[in-house]
Amino acid sequence: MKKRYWSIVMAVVAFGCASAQANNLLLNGSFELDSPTTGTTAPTNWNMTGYRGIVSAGYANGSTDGTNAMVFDNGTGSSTPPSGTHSAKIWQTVPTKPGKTYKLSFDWGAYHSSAYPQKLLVQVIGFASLVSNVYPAVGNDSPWTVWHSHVVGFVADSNHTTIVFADATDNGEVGSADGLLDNVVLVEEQFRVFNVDFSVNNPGSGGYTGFGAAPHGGTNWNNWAPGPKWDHNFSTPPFTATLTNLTDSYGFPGEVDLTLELFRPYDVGSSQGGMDAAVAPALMSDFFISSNVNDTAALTISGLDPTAIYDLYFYAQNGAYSNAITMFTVGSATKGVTNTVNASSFIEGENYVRFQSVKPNGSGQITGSAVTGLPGVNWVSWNGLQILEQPRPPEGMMIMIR
Ligand SMILES: [Ca+2]
Ligand SMILES: [Ca+2]
Ligand SMILES: [Ca+2]
Repeated sequence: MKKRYWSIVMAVVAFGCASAQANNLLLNGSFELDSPTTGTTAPTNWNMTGYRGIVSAGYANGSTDGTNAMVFDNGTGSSTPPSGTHSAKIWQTVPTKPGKTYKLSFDWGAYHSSAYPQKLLVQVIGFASLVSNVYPAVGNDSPWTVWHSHVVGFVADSNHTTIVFADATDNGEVGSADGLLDNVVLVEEQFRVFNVDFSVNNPGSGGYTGFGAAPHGGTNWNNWAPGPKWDHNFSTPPFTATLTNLTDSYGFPGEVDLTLELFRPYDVGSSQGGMDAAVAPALMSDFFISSNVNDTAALTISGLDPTAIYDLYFYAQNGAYSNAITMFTVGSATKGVTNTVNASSFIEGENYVRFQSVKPNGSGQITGSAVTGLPGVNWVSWNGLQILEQPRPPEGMMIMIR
């Protein structure tokens, strides 16, 4: 009996930790396993064809993780083999689960001459070709290597998937600039995340792309712009609208819908008054307000999995003004932001609130609402939300915890 109890506790601990440190499915993704070489041998655990490709620690600002990076087409025309073909290609094949979402992230940089941009072809190949993207990078004399971080998501369609990085530089560069690759990480996403940016459809107002406060996920946001910025005319009817089939944070189609009742789009950002928020201005400077200053806006999220649990992140910042207190209610819980400053990062309780482990009803719906915390003084400012979906642990497992 004692042993049984222990094993159940361990299962819960493992579940709790699964989100924090997912394992890299690629081996030697930071290219740290080799002593830097000047030859053209494949890095440990990678396959390689073409040339030139080396592992190096000798570049200024030449890595983003550890000390080594993979360098494409180093050397000169008199190197053996010569620089200039830009034909090096490295790849690994890893086990994957069909239907699961994966996140591939990597840093790609160019060393030295800005006159010769370097290009990297990234391919993900399962049963079909899942990804084929080219990423340019432009170097500089200082800081010598200019890095960019990239994230790409895919849904596996096979029990094995091949990840390919190939030099795609096509400007004939020889001996003037090099391409550097580091910090390649492939993980299976444990959660799905749906992001929605509440926007206006005025020219110059934009949808956000990037990370929010929720852990994990890609950078895709559903940009919901149902109408222009409210014209301050109360005879303009407020909106009641539904956004259907949200795409997830990688842009893959989902089945989640949002309905918001009695709201008005509003914007104080660069194109509509110039009061941009310091953090994520495309998200945090435009927002939905309620139909009148003290009115409540009601939210219904539908199409959810009744067997899953959801963490909800609600964003509330009225651009650089930072003087709107928005109170959100989900179920019996009410949480508000303080919105005291034009914060330069996402701060829980300051510019967003989080409701954890919310269970949908049997029809797969969660309802909530927003109302001002400054009655008669200032309005709701609701910038958007993130919906993080995770499997619900078995009920019996929770009972054993004490
Ligand atoms: Ca490295
Ligand atoms: Ca080169
Ligand atoms: Ca927006």
